[in-house]
Amino acid sequence: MNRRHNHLLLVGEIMEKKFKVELITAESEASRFVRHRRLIRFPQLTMPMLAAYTPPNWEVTHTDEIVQQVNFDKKIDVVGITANTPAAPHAYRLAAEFRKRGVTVVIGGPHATLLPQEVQRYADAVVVGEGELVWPQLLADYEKGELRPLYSSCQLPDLQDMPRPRWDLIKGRVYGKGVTIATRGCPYACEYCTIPAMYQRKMRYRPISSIVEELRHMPGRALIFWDDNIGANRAYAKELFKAITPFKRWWTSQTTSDAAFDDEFMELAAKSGCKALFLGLETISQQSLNSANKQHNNVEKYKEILRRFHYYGIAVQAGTVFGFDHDDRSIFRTTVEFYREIGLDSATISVLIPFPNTPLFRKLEAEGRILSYDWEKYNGKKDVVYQPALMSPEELLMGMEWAARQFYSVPSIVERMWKSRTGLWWNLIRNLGYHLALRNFGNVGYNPELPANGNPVKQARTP
Ligand code: B12
Ligand code: SF4
Repeated sequence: MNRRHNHLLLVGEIMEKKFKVELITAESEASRFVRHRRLIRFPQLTMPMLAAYTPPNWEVTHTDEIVQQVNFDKKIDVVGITANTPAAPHAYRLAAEFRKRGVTVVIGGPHATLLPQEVQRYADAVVVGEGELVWPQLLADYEKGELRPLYSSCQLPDLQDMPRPRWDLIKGRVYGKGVTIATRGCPYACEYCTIPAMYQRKMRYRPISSIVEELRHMPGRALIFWDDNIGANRAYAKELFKAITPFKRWWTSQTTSDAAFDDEFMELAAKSGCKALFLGLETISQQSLNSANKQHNNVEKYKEILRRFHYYGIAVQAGTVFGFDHDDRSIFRTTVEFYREIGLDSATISVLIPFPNTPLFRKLEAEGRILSYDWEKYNGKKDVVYQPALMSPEELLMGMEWAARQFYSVPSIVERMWKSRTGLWWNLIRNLGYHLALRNFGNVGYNPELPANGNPVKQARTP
């Protein structure tokens, strides 16, 4: 085929596109404010993936609010919005603007899956759960003028023929494009997590050959598997790691900490280019883990887990949550001390969020402890939305802010990097990125163990 022929094909394709859909990755104002200033940012896969499932007679555009502004005056037929819970109120405002302009609004994602009846008030159609099978159906219904208010997949997509995500729709200078998934779902059911509701606790696996084929076309060297638990099925994971080794990618993903004790898993992961894994360590209180139905984490083994990860040259990013019912005012200090002792590479530090319709939310609501139903406050960083058991909401928030600053203080970074000695050059950059981001927000937070008059600045950070 010559260039002219290609050109004619392209013109033909464009002329065939009868409908226009804009896909929006919605972000709350607070999240845009915080994440725009971060050195390290990751693109979400949702909309590039949905775009790949969009029928060819639809022209697709995408706006990711972390890096772009929504243009309400674009000439489109349908807008599809994805929103997590803290972004939901903002997504409703976007929806209202589009509806004013006569655009049909479809909302999906975690919040729509958890609370479809609420979301229906703001959208012409709501998608509950996974979109692969229902999205093309929904658009076909729109074309016939038969759009329904609610779409929910009767069948779970098996991911056997997953097309390549539309990486070309990922914009923004600091974004890498190498994002995909290998598996979907997680076999566990932690009390506070929304994954069991979203994916119905049914693990799905892509054929490894299809991931290999995708890697041949994926731009860049860095790769993120946005899986919830890439090590959920070790046998599958090991085959995957063997197959991707020749691509020499630097990759990261999430798994549970018990993977550390499977030497073959660790060795193959390291050989295939795994540089870091996100582990939901959550807390150093075993009682809290047990009551959150997360008994698969064993605090006594955390030190050994870190030693093993470092032995294989894989850094650990620990999901860390404060505010479980067994957390008292000492939890902030003891956690930072422990993380320094074990040489933890980095941590995502938040307060507990009782996402609507999770077992945790239902429990707290039954106990009369939910303080706010303003979903924007379900951000884990700026607000506490429930009454903690052993401290005040303010102490929880300020303790979390204090712990984050202690963890990312220069002496702590030096001590942890010295003990970890894993991927120093990028690990250091990552830590300094967090350090600078926190410094931008000022000296917020205090250790609630200390008497109030010894406390530094108490105000919550802006905005
Ligand atoms: C990538 C990611 C991030 C990135 C964000 C990148 C970015 N640029 O926004 C980072 C690491 C920064 C992050 C941060 C946070 N995240 Co996050 N994140 C994810 C993760 C792991 C993957 C998202 C993804 O790309 N999935 C792959 C796509 C293909 O799947 P999907 O989004 O589920 O989409 C499918 C369906 O849901 C549906 N669908 C979704 N939207 C729409 C829209 C339409 C129109 C249609 C038709 C269908 C549809 O179709 C898709 C195909 O089936 C998810 C977990 C997950 N498995 O999704 C958590 C998740 C979305 N995050 C979550 C949370 C809690 C957070 C934080 C609040 C954590 C914190 N305390 O700081 C922050 C919030 C930051 C923010 N954005 O406001 C929760 C959300 C829970 C909730 N109820 O809202 C999730 C579900 C994880 C969990 N364990 O519960 N996150
Ligand atoms: S292990 Fe992680 S992804 Fe799985 S249910 Fe628990 S918190 Fe959610």
